[in-house]
Amino acid sequence: MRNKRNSTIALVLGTIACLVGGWLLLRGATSLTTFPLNTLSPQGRKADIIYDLVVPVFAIAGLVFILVEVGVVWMAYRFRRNEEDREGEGEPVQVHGNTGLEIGWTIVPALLLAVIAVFNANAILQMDDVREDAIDVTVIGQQWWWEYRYDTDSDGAVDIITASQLVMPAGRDVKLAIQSRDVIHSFWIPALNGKKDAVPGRTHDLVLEAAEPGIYEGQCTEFCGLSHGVMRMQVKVLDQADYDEWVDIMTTPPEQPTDDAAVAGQELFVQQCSTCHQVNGLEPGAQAPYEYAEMPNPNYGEDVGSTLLSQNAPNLTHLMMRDTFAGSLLDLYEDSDVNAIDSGVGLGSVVPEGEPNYNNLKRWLRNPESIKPMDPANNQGMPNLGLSEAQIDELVAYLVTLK
Ligand code: HEC
Ligand SMILES: [Cu+2]
Repeated sequence: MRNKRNSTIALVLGTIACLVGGWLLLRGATSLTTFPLNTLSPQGRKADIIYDLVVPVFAIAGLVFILVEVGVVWMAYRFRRNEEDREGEGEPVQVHGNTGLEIGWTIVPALLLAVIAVFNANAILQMDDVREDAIDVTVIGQQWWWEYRYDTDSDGAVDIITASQLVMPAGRDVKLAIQSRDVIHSFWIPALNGKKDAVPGRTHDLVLEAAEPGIYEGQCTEFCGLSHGVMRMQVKVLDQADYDEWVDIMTTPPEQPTDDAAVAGQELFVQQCSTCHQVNGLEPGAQAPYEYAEMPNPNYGEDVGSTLLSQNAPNLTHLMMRDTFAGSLLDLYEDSDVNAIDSGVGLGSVVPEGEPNYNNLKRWLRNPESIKPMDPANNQGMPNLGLSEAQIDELVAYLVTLK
């Protein structure tokens, strides 16, 4: 019958399309530069554990897939209606039940799954293992950016607060304590580990380690509102000496501005911005720190002196030490090769190099909501403050001194 032949052809073509499509997908997906959010190019010991589990399991699954598909195609061909049937001689011989086969295809998959389970359990145990010299970082998901808090001397108090870009030394474990300030987010740096949800009121641990310096991209992977799709993050990995230098810079307040525009900008900042943003080391009393007890989520702000934190906005003390801002959506420097949008892995320097990206900073201050969908009326994101161009120039002159 024509119908039978057509469906056999469709089956064969469909199988070929699946195989070719899958192969193309895998081929493309192994490059980190073209696809920065790529789990198939592991760059650290935790990502290696996942990769070493995924590849053999995928190979077994692929083999099973091919065997089943070949079987289906063969049966469709072998048992199709033949010439006599067409003359109305009745249906083909009806077969039903084959005890041997049925036991076989129950036992073989069960055995396969049992073997995979052993490797799986082993991998899960390895994921939790943390080296002694690990660095502790608290990660707080917010609508729509990530905050990182470092306790560099392990005395229980926070020494560094930064945003969007997590900085860590190569070859060292970093133990993240992941929290959320508002809704559920999910922290994911595909090249370094699997994803972990940030759930309000809870703390989830995740260990990251990167073998080599570089910039590794990430993306929030739990729908968290308006700007979820552009809630990005980066991990900037430096070698140990560079990391130590970074810690030194981050724990020293930036120098006070000297040129007139920047001084005026600082004054404006205190009036217009410091109700939400903190810059450590500004004159005491100049700002109104948000009291820790008023934080909506009791987890948020634990062990943090109120001097380090104002409202739910990024701490800007060392703004210019990041390569990107606004949840890694925008470049902070011209000609930066670490743009989250159009390039993959770059090599970061301790202090980002190049001219500050004045254009991006000004665009942001002119009207942040036009760049990143936000809802400041409901305390989500930064409002349009209706600044004049002159004010914007002064503010930016100040912001670029924050190194
Ligand atoms: C009502 C609170 C609020 C006020 C007032 C405010 N901001 Fe913001 N600002 C935010 C929030 C929230 C974000 C994070 C937005 C995001 O990325 O989703 C932000 C982000 C920023 C960023 C990017 C920081 C980073 O690391 O990503 C800069 C720079 C900035 N604001 C500058 C200013 C300046 C300058 C002023 C004063 C003119 C100001 N802000 C006033 C809430 C505020
Ligand atoms: Cu999110």
